[in-house]
Parts: sequence; structure tokens; C-alpha cells
Amino acid sequence: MHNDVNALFANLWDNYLSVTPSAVEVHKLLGTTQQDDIINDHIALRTFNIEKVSLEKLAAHFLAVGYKECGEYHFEAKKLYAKHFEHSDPKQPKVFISELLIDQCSEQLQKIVTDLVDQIDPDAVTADNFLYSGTHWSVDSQTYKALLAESEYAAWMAAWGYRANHFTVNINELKNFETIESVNDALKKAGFALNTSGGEIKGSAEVLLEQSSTLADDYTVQFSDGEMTVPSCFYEFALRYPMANGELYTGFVAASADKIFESTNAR
Ligand code: OOG
Ligand code: NI
Repeated sequence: MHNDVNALFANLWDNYLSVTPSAVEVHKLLGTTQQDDIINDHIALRTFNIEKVSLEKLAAHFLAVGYKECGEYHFEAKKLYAKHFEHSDPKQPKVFISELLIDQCSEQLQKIVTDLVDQIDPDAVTADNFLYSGTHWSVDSQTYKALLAESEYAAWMAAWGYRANHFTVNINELKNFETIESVNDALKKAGFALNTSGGEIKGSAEVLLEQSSTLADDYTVQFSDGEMTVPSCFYEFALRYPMANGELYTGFVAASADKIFESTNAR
């Protein structure tokens, strides 16, 4: 595991960019210079609730670099459970980790997912690079499609594995934009397709968090039986509002998160 939070995030970012070319365009559009003046509010990772690779196993990599567990979230219809983590340095991105509760899924899904996870070398899970190591299995396009019919989340995991599925622009820290509407307008004008599930803007000032996101880039994956183009990763935008004590809300909103998950659904 890393002991340097900045090294961990630099690797997560490079790995995310390698399959999300639109992220560079987002930075060009919203940053005042070319690149590095975007502050990320949070990132997210996904997994399965199988002991070997559970949410807790991913979380251990963040606890090792100074993160603390802060909130938990339930997504009944999608059969997901999630927690979020914060660093003692508020400039470090928050982290949202979810896991698919496979025991609530079909026998077929359980068998496919168990077969994938069985192919992971147990030592890989604690290695420095686990959170940006991608897939550890061979999977064919028919299996991907079988998963897709039951759970977009499971299919995404089969294709992409362990990596950040999004980074999130902290709108509060942008110099040229005040509102999420103005960010969304700039994105649409530049040709980005936004996730409209539950409306372009998820949440409100009342729940202290407004969020929007692009639809994931299309990217060609090498399955064991050939190539197929599938959704990869996306960019999210978050505007936080102050709580009664004047400090910005740092948590997530389950009803909004439920819709953000759909940013990796097929267009
Ligand atoms: C995470 C979706 C939830 C948020 O900010 O509420 C989320 C995911 O797609 O894995 O990122
Ligand atoms: Ni998010």
C-alpha cells in the first residue's frame, strides 16, 4: 500500500485519464489556465462484497494514507452499499467506495462474479497499485452482456475492474463559474453529453449538495473473444453549501448518488 496520499492520487489520475480522454477537455474548459487549477472534490471506486475484494479491502488503501470513514449509504434497488472517507487535510479529495451485494443477485451473476474474483492473486489486493490495477481476469463479451442485462454496475466492473470511475470538479473552488447551471451550460456548449437521469442537476441547496456529471466516454475493451466499445469513466461536478455552523457539507446524498451511478450506463 502507498504511504503517500499524493502518489496514490497521481497514479489514480493517470490510470483514469488513460481510458477517459474527455477529462483533459473538461480541465481545459473549466480551468483558468490549461490544466492544474482544478480541485477535485472526490473520486469513486467500485467492487463486490466478496471478502477478498470487499469495500473494506479497498478502504484499507485510503486508511493507510490518512483517511477516516465518515458516512454510509444504501441503494436498495441497485443492490449496492457504500461508504465515504475524508482526509484530515480538507484539500485532499473525498473518497466514495461502493460494493455490489452479490448475495442479493441471481445465481448466474454470483457464479460469473465469483469466477472473476477467483482469478485475482490475493497478494494483488494489498499491492501499492491495486486501486489502479484494472481487471485481473479474462472475460468474454457474452459474459459482459449477461451481466449487463442484470446489473450495469456488475458489467462495468467486469470490463474495468479496479480504478477510479470518476473524478469530480469542486465547483466551489472554480474561479470562472459560480453555479452548477453555468458549468452544465459550458459543458453542453462544448458538446459534452450530460447524465440526465433524475434531471441534469441532482440534489439542491436544501440537501447542501448539487451534482451533475458527463456520460462516460466510449472506449474499446479487449474481451477474450474480441473487441467491444463500452462506457468507461466520467467526470462529475459538485457544488457544496454551508451547514448551520457555516462549514461546507462534506457528505453525499444517497438519492443523488443513485442517479450518478447511471453515468456509466450505455448512451
Ligand atoms: C458512484 C456514484 C455516486 C456521488 O458523488 O454521489 C457518486 C459511482 O458511480 O461509483 O459518485
Ligand atoms: Ni461522485
